[in-house]
Amino acid sequence: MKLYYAPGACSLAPHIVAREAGLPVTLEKVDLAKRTTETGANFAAINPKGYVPAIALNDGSVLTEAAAILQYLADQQPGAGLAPANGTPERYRLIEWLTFISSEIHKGFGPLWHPATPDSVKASTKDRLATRFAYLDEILARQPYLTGETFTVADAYLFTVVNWTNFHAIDIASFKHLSAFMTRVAARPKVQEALEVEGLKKQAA
Ligand SMILES: N[C@@H](CCC(=O)N[C@@H](CS)C(=O)NCC(=O)O)C(=O)O
Repeated sequence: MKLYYAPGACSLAPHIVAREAGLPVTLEKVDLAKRTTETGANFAAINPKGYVPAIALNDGSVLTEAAAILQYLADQQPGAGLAPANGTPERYRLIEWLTFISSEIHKGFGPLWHPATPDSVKASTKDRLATRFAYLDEILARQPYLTGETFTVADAYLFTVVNWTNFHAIDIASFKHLSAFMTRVAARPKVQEALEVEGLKKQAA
């Protein structure tokens, strides 16, 4: 399998999960502005949506969308315990978290990445994110990870997107349980490896 990624982007989540699961996934860096990869391939031909993450599977097909890729990787190595078994109530809870992270947090940052976004919109975007962080803080006051006691793909995804607070001068210190979660996840050896490989050791929590 080959994961197409951009340093620090949402593709960090499947990168972390591949390492946590011990899966043989190679990495190919994408220049999102130029739509080319580090080997000179035309990324638009690999993922016509133009964004990372995308993963080339062993049968040659390409899977996109972070939530789908994360579950695919977890299901390749069920023994790693990164996702509950398909069809169980716990799996739907995981999907509930992945959807929340994707639509409310990941895309919630959207306007902050665009230089043309007016300051007033940036401020309201940060306010809205803060309401989501407050909700997460309540959950993480009760348990170390989103679904309970064990680290799952949802935690890798949440860590990846909340890490973007470092790029947008958003202080999450007042959300002390969310902050502790970021420290807890950052301390995992496989997360450290992924951050190192993506050149993110300084920015990350
Ligand atoms: N719906 C996609 C969104 C992926 C996405 O937003 N990727 C960003 C990086 S985090 C990207 O590659 N943006 C470049 C672009 O859209 O041109 C998913 O959930 O995987």
